[in-house]
Amino acid sequence: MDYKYIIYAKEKGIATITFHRPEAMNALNSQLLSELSAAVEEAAADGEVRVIIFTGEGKSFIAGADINEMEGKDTMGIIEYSRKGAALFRRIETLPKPTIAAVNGYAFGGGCEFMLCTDIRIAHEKASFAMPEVTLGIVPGFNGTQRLPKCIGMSRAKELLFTGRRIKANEALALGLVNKVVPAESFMAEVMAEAELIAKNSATAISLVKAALAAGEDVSVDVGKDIELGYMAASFGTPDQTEGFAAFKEKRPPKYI
Ligand code: CO8
Repeated sequence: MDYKYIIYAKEKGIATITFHRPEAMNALNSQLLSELSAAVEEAAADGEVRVIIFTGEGKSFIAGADINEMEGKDTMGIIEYSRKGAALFRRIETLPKPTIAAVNGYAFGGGCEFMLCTDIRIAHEKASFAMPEVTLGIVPGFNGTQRLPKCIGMSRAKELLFTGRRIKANEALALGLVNKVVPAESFMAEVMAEAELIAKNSATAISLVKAALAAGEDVSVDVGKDIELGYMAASFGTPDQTEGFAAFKEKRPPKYI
């Protein structure tokens, strides 16, 4: 598919989806959401792709939902828009493949909500984050009120959601909003190194681990232990398990399918 607002690249089993809407700081409009959905499905369906990276071009990751497009929408119009984004974000969150947000710059509003749907978040030292919806007189619509407290705790989430203030990468790291902060000069190299580390491992096992984590997220440990048991049992007898064990015994790196 030809994309206008997305750059899709694939290298060494790693797909990189770059937001490219420079005239609007990569703000999410309907077309960008549709293209993002298509790009994600392209990566999901490609057997060679083991890890998906999301990043933005220029000084912005995603500067939120498109304010111009939202303006003038009535209640039903905004519900439709919100549901479209929320369904896509949930699809990304539950993809069987691991995802990394390489947050190169502004991650505001819908951009911060998008990032919360990825598995691992790596921030450029100049990245900044905010949930500024209340400064615009609105409520987050891509499930930030639901995911942010799960990520950083209720009180910290309330503070960011009530003030709308911008935070820098180091504060995001201290809050647990991102996994690490990387200097400008090595940013994409470190993101790729992390992706390659993941890509070397069993894609089957990672997809099962991801499914176990998702299925057990909101249940007691007693229920969760049986969820894990099912996924652990499923990993036995797979070609990757056979290869992983053989490689260990033969003292060589595994070659996973
Ligand atoms: N929507 C539309 N256009 C935008 C957006 C946006 N979110 N962000 C930036 N732009 C546009 C600007 O309007 C400007 O356009 P123009 O050149 O035509 O004036 C262009 O991008 C460049 O931006 P700036 O000139 O402002 O560049 P700066 O470097 O000075 O500032 C900022 C960059 C800091 C990113 C600044 O543009 C800004 O604060 N943007 C708005 C950020 C924001 O408030 N985001 C939250 C939006 S609300 C949201 O995301 C809710 C999500 C859920 C809703 C779901 C529906 C229910």
